[in-house]
Amino acid sequence: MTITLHHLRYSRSTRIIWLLEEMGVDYELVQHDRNPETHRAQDDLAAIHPLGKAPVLVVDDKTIVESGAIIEYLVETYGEGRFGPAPGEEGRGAYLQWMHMVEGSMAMPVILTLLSPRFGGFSDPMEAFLGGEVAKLLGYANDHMQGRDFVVGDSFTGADINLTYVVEIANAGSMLGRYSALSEYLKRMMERPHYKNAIEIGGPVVSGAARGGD
Ligand SMILES: N[C@@H](CCC(=O)N[C@@H](CS)C(=O)NCC(=O)O)C(=O)O
Repeated sequence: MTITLHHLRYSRSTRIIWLLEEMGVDYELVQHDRNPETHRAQDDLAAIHPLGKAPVLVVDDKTIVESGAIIEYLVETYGEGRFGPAPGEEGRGAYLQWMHMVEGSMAMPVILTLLSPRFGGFSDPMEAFLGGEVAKLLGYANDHMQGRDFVVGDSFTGADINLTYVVEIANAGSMLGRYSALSEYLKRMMERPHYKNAIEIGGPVVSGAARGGD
């Protein structure tokens, strides 16, 4: 079995480096650079998958995209009972909710808010819409994280990896101000040795100059 992770600099694919490092699974990393002007991925990534988006995981002859799906696949296949409750186990529903809510509902408004300055801002109605969504979603996550160390149960799971990325983007875009439970959670996650390994291996998640976290 050969695992190859296609990683785009300043991106969500850091999530998968982090998980693979936490798991201690062997993998090959292929780094892809962003176009320095557009900050988008380039042809080398589109050659791997038609969407040209990272992460892309290739396991033998199988190619998988979508960071949440990749996390679930890796946890099920190599997790050995760690990193997330299995079907029928306590916390499974909450685990799936957070795995999917982070990418399905939270990521887009948070990322668009981060990137708004790159586009010279959006229209007032759009900014108001995004502001409302960000407040609702981060507020919900902040309430959930009050008094908790991890998103689900009492151990680190794939849902922590998924949530940390969006909270890190929110922090980079100065969106975390009143959400102290999320700020503290982010600090704790960033202190994890394998998070630090992932950053060392794949580089920072957000590019300050380019606001390139999409
Ligand atoms: N929902 C997808 C989003 C994938 C995605 O948009 N990846 C960004 C990096 S964070 C990307 O590759 N952007 C480059 C581009 O679209 O040109 C996931 O979770 O994997």
